[in-house]
Amino acid sequence: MQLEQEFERRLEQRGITRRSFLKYCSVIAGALGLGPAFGPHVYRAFAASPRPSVLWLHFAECTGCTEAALRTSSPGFADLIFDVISLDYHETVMAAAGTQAEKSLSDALSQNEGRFFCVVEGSIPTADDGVYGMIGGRTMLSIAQDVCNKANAVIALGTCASFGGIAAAEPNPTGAKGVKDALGTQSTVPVINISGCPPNPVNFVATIANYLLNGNLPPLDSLGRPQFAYSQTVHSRCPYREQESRCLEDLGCKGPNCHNNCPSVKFNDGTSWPVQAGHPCIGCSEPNFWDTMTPFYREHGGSGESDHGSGYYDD
Ligand code: FSX
Ligand code: F3S
Repeated sequence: MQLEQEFERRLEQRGITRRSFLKYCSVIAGALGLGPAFGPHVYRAFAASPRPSVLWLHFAECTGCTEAALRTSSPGFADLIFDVISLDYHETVMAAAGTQAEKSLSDALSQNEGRFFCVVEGSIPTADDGVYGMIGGRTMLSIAQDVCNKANAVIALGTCASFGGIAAAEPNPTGAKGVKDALGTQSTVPVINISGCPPNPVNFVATIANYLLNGNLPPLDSLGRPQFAYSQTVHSRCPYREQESRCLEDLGCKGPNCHNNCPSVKFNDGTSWPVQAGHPCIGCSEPNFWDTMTPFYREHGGSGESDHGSGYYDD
């Protein structure tokens, strides 16, 4: 009860109404496949549980994953941070820099060892002992081995952290890998892949909500992704399946080969998603999509046309 009162006080302090947070919880419940009616259960799980500690690391990436999270506005990222998780380390949004930042990481690690979520953005260069990715004189590989292996679980946020992403595209000179592959088989820490370039922040928060509701991680597919979001293809959930004039298959839409819940959850507070905005799905949630889904603007089976400027932008 005390936690719940404290939670409501925090919401009030930042001018968030119970109603707007409940609305957000209904979106999370919907993403989890529980149905929006379970919103109040999700609300209680957030309000009545101690906030899980999160240490958020950045490796080889464009930071688009954090940017996508920063674009959530109801509630905003700051509200997610203060209300849902205890964000104890995040290089992009924290004030500390240099040695002070390194100290924050080691302090956060020693205070939370074995009971924090480690969120990783970006892939990990592994060639030549990881020298192609350095932070503060340490390789990203050694930071990942140190921090991830002390976590309760790792959330690989984005396709880079999940499967290597753009840094791992052919010819991948740095030997970039997703977190699970980089940690190797000797690591036993569970890794959950929330792929997408960028991933949908709703799927990240829903994974945390699942943990608070059930005390465990959600069931995963064969690629380590939560089934609640990735069990179906984009195409199978696409509202334009029956509208030949609106379907973007001719423009190379990769929705039939890509698994994610973009059409139902959408982005930017449910405003839109790529196909709704008129752009074909590029298959960004699948491993090696830079190699296997390109040319992005070529129809499945190959039309023989050149990729870029195949007419879509030129019209
Ligand atoms: Fe990768 Fe994320 Fe794409 Fe960018 O951190 S999944 S390039 S949106 O930023 O890692
Ligand atoms: Fe939708 Fe057509 Fe792509 S149905 S997912 S726009 S192939």
